[in-house]
Amino acid sequence: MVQNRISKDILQRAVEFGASLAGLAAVLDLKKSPSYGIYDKSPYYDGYSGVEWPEKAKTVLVLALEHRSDEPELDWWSEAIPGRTPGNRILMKISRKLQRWLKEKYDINAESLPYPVEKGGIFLKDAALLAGLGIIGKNNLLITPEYGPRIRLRALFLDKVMEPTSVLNFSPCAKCDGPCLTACPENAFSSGNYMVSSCEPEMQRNRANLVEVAGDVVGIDSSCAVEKFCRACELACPVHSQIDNSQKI
Ligand code: B12
Repeated sequence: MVQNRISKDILQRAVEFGASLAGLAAVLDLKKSPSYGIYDKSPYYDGYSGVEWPEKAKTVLVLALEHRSDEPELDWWSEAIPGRTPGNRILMKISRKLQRWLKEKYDINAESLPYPVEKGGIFLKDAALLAGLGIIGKNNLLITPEYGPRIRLRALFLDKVMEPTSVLNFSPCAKCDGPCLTACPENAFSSGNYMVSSCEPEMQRNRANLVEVAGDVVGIDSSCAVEKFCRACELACPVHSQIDNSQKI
């Protein structure tokens, strides 16, 4: 089927351009995903007034970039960094290359989506699950077979209906005793499920504790103050962990 060949070509090209993983999901499926209903009732950021889906958006191309535990700088956040984090900057660059290539090769118009849902972004974990990149683990993060949860996501809307990538049959948490659940400094999993109200104080502390770093570490000319967000529930996950290989699942 021509469609399948095109989907494969797109995913292969995303990896050639630098993505660690890529997948395709149908916008119709994403519209039905759980986060939308929940977020409508209790949005995390101010300024959310529901989602407006562009009429032309038919397919979501989801990109993942590995964020190894020994490359923490990929995740450091500052207004001075284009894309806000070095990792997101790389994902934005891959997105731009894909946009140009999709138009030239297949006449597909691709829209690179902003990170915040308030500014037209999508719920990236839901999209990535539907695009077959991973599943939602006990730590409330997308767990991929290749990198565990140690990835960051970005997405593009495509104006063409494409064959979605199959959802994964993968359940690493089933045989895991859940070190992620006890790693949290704020006990955000004490109820068994992730509680944003408990995670929040740690995030606030991270935002307040700015750390001055040399510009070359985060890919800019001069030094800047960065926010280093907690990754305890992410780094505790034994799926393809670089911390303790004896526990690898
Ligand atoms: C707002 C936000 C936050 C807020 C609020 C988080 C929250 N969960 O409410 C704060 C600042 C607290 C936060 C914390 C973190 N975040 Co955050 N965050 C976001 C953001 C911008 C939106 C997430 C959101 O509001 N979701 C809506 C709420 C209602 O849903 P949820 O709690 O996320 O869980 C939903 C899914 O799991 C889904 N789901 C569950 N089961 C199933 C099954 C199916 C079939 C489907 C389709 C979906 C699904 O439904 C759940 C709701 O019930 C996304 C980026 C984006 N645009 O998506 C990043 C994002 C989710 N965060 C990310 C990360 C890494 C973190 C942190 C580790 C901090 C850090 N170092 O960056 C912690 C981890 C907290 C945790 N364990 O969940 C990554 C996750 C990567 C991954 N591997 O999953 C994302 C995708 C950003 C990125 N750059 O890639 N985050």
